[in-house]
Amino acid sequence: MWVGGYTQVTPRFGHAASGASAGPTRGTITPVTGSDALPEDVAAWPVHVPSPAVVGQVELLLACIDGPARVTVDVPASVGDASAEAGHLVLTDEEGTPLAHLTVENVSPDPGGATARVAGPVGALRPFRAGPFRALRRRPDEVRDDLAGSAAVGVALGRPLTATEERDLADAAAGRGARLLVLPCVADTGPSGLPPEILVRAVRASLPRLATPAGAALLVPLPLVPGADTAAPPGAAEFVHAAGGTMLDQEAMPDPTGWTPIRSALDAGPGAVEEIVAADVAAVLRAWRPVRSQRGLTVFFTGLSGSGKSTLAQGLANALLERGRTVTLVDGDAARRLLSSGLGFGRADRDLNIRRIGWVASEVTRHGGVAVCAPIAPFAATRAEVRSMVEANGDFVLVHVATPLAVCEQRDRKGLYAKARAGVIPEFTGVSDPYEVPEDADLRIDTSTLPVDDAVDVILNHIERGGWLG
Ligand code: ADX
Repeated sequence: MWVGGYTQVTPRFGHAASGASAGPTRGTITPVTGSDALPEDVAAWPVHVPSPAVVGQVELLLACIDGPARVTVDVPASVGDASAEAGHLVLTDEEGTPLAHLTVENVSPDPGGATARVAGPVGALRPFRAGPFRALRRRPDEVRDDLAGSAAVGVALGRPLTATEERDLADAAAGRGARLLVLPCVADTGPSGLPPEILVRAVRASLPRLATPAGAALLVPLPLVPGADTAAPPGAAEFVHAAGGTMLDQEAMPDPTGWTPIRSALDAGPGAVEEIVAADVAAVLRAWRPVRSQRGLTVFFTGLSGSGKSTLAQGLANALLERGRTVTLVDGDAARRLLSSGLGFGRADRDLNIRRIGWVASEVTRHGGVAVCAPIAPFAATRAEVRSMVEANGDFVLVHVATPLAVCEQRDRKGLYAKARAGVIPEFTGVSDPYEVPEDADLRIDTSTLPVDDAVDVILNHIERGGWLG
């Protein structure tokens, strides 16, 4: 079985040290067995953390190509300069572990000057471990062996199949006298928003129904990023050909728009998705996106200091706990004592503060809990970032606590407005720093005209009507 990691047999990258540019070939790569395969100079070479798409591309190239595997990687200009000087570039994973080594042949700065394009032959330094279901990955020659001479048609998938599509695909392959080679694209989350492990689990559930008279369907995850339509991403066809199959013709591929109804059905309430996809596929999708009463949710309060965010957030958190949901409260001032301690109130620090709160909220949401956040969060763009982080994992409700500045200032519970007016505290939101009023708030609440208990009821009702309480 393919474990996915290769390096040159040539001891300690002899070709690299000698400056020769002969890249790794299929004949000269062999599984890495230990860390002693790392070249000594590796620590001195410039490093870059490539996107999951690039890592996947390198992995696929090393598995498929019968010649030097060459890649092109976009890097920051400074890394481009360092690569040109060193003649080497090390690609690492997010944790900084070296993954692959590029013998730099060419560095071309981009016209803007911010990035550069580094090209050259690539070899693995360590086994590739990223991504789920590694045990299912195969080299093309292994797939060829598995096929044992039977004809195969390949279909690359970035989303699960509807029940109709399962039948159509099996019919199309059967009509061609072939087995199906089903290739979920798992390098990264694609346009469907489905995490790779959910995609593989959903497609695996379909497999028994994709068998043809020529044989069972084969499932081989490919380290590619799915495209927006069903056209196979670059690399899929090469893989299928190397495995001895052909790609299924475009007209037999699942409809590019087929994900939209599945996605809407997941939000349409219980039972809807089961009408479109098979029950076992539906079960996998439901684990990813449960019905709203079990789905993760972030309620994000934004508003000026003293507007009443914390009081409302606490009231809401208690009400949700009483109704049986698991709640994490992330108040602005509390976050600044631990999560964001040391950060100031300049734009960059405020943004970082909100991104940290957003990250916590999106994780809570991913695990099916409710995050109630209450920072000022004065900038629309940063709030939008948080929204999209959270919505990748569940739902997001934005509450603008729109108590007028004059009222917040008059309350001045912490005495901060007085200090801000006196110039003792600089960059104070509403006084000497901007607050961008949200245009995408689900609720707008003014605590100068609505008592706190009533305001909490308004928010709770919104959440109940939305289905998040069951
Ligand atoms: S945010 O802008 O980064 O979202 P956050 O909610 O964390 O702000 O912190 C706001 C709290 O910090 C306020 O409630 C107030 O008590 C305090 N604070 C101290 N300095 C400032 C400032 N310059 N602007 C706003 N709030 C400040």
